[in-house]
Amino acid sequence: MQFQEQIHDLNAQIRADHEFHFQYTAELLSRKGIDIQGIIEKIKVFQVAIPSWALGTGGTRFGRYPGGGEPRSLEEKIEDVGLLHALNRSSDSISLHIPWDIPGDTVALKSLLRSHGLSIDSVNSNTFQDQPGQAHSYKFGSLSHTDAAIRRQAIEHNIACIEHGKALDARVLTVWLADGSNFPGQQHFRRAWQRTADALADIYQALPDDWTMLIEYKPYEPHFYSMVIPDWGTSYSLCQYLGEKAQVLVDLGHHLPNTNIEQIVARLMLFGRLGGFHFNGSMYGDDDLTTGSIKPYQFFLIFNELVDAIDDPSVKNPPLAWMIDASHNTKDPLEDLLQSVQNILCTYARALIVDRVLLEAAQQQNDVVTAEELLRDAFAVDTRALVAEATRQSGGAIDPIGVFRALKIREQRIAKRGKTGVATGL
Ligand SMILES: [Mn+2]
Repeated sequence: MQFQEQIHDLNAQIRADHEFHFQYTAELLSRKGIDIQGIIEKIKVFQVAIPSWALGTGGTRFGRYPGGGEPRSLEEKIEDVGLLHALNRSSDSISLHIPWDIPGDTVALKSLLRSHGLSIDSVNSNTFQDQPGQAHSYKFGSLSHTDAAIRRQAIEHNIACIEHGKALDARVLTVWLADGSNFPGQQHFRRAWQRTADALADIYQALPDDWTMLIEYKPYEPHFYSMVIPDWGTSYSLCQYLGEKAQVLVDLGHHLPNTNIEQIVARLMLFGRLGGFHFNGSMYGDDDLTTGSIKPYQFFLIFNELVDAIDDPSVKNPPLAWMIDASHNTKDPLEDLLQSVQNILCTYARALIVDRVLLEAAQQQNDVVTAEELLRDAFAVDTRALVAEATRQSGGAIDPIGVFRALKIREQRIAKRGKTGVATGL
């Protein structure tokens, strides 16, 4: 039986329950004057890219416990993202990590991507570790290094990433810089910024006109005294230095605890400088947990600001590149990704429900309680049936994880790829 038919059959088994939940939610929202089908249509077109490195077990520096059946090649990674997309209809692209995902036969890869309805979202460079046979070490930095030859090596690597991306019709280069220092005095802050800005400018020169360079920031790790790009202000300053094709990338896990991330995204969109967004969940820092698993209200507040700016015609921010950036230590990676996408869509739906006319009026009148309650009202709505209905209407599964388990997809992967196969690119 074709996969599509299997999804259809499994949907039929839970259709009555789904209809009950959906009709209840629809009735609830209709009474508030909300256009249900309008929200469903927005959910349908919302797509989140899946990074190649999230398809296998990540692990920590203390250990790794692969569950088996991990993708062993770029082709198998595409196959896995194709599976996710068939189930949820919301994961239509894949992000590559170079050097692990260097494309071989690009004609065959493009055809494989097409057969799954996928495209390449972005190429991600890597200068946070040394590769075998590499001439210079990144131990003391890459684009910010004191040695021009090492900076040149890192620049050439990023330009090579652009070339690999061009071969597969990608349009985004993501730069996350692991450079920094562990001890006071180790690095001259102003000179490190300048060296980085000039190295990025060399990469920017090689960027095609229809490409975007995303510059990601992170407050700590791998370095603990200072990071060269620790915060959105530094990313923003580098984008200003480079030009319009450079944009700030916000990663939910790249903030210190209690940072007001919703205010950061609002500011960046006001400046027209928010280019991309990496979803994950975190308790302490870059924990890379399932999106929405730890602080769902904060996640909703962030989405609320994103939707507010996207729906405001006076905001001149380019369309955002949405991607999950996570690592899986305890869950099946594919189940975790399905959960993350569901949480993203459910939270997006809640942000779409916020009554912005009433909210603005409450803000204008300094009616603090009404303003806050409007947000809490939207947050309290269970949007799962809306998302399930959007997915069903798009030909996907009402319960993606249920289908994944019922069809024993992990078991099939293990039978085909082996129990000990380990994904590359982590
Ligand atoms: Mn990231």
